[in-house]
Amino acid sequence: MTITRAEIHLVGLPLRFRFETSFGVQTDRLVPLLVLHDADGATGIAEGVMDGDWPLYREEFVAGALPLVTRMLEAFVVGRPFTTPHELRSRFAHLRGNPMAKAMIEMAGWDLWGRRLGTPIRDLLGGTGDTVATGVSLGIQPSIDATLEIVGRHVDLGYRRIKLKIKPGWDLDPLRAVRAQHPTLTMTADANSAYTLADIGQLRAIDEVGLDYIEQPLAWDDLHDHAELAAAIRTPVCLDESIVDARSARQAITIGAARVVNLKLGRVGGFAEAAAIDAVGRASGVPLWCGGMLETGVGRAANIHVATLASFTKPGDISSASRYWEHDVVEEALETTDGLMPVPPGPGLGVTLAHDVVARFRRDLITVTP
Ligand code: OSB
Ligand code: MG
Repeated sequence: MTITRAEIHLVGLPLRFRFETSFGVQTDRLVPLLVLHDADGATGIAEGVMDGDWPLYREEFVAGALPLVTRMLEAFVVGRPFTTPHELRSRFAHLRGNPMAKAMIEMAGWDLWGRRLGTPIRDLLGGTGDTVATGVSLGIQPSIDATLEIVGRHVDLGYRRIKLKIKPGWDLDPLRAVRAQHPTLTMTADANSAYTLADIGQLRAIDEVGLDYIEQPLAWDDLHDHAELAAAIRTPVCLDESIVDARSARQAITIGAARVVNLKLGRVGGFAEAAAIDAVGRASGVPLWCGGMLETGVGRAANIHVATLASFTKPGDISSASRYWEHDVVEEALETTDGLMPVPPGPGLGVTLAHDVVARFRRDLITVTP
């Protein structure tokens, strides 16, 4: 395959809900969509999941990432033939960090490869099944009553796990209230790094709620303190932010910092590294699940494919696209039934850009040609 043109469509999309976490409030997304065109007229697409305005989740954000993505497209991609996405990835593997920028290119390479072969990415990865189990991630609500209402609504929709965002001052009370109404619900809590080891007493108190796991309670780049915390509480610790590749996954598991791993494709640099982390999961017996970054249909389809891998035994944050977007940027509807999300059946990601929606919400277009 030879890429003759690459485009980054920068789209601004309003979210259908206000999403509050311990690190901020999100009401829209600034989404870079990469389209690779090859010499035979085939295309591959991918979504960037870095933060919009400021690096709040990890270090990457759109205005910092796009010049790098553009540079990588110029230096390593456009006009330079490749046969597999692995080969494409090897050209920039020596660059430090920036996994979300790299993932955009690598994942568009997988979509292009799959389309040319006529094969879904699930099959290229070695995944199985026509559906993946899904949970839902619910932001911090203005009150306990509002929390109970939104949880009840999503339980009724069939989601197989409810995750509540927590932060110091908004943790035990909402969790207790939900548990009282839903004694057998599979529940988790995500702190997005809002606590420190000084909060160990409060984190131990959360044990009484019977969470399936607590997600990333401590610093975003920490493994060591999570191991210390994990030894002091009964609730299993799941790491999100801290897991950036197969090595950090293996180390987290080895030192007891993670009994569960949230895998996000952007955070680990794409499909190949995700498959390596799946292998770590298989070797260790540690369950994985696919996290979400409020994706459009492009990134959501990628999440669905990766969640078909063997270690993904817990429900992912892969809820219906219509929860997030009035108008999605893909033609296909990615909707759950009974807590199951169908794997898009087509080749590659199995989704196609809705060009009218992309054009309507586009704020910028970067084109790279040889
Ligand atoms: O920590 O999992 C997280 C969204 C943005 C950044 C970080 C996280 C999240 C979510 C949302 O929890 C998951 C989703 O519905 O896409
Ligand atoms: Mg998280």
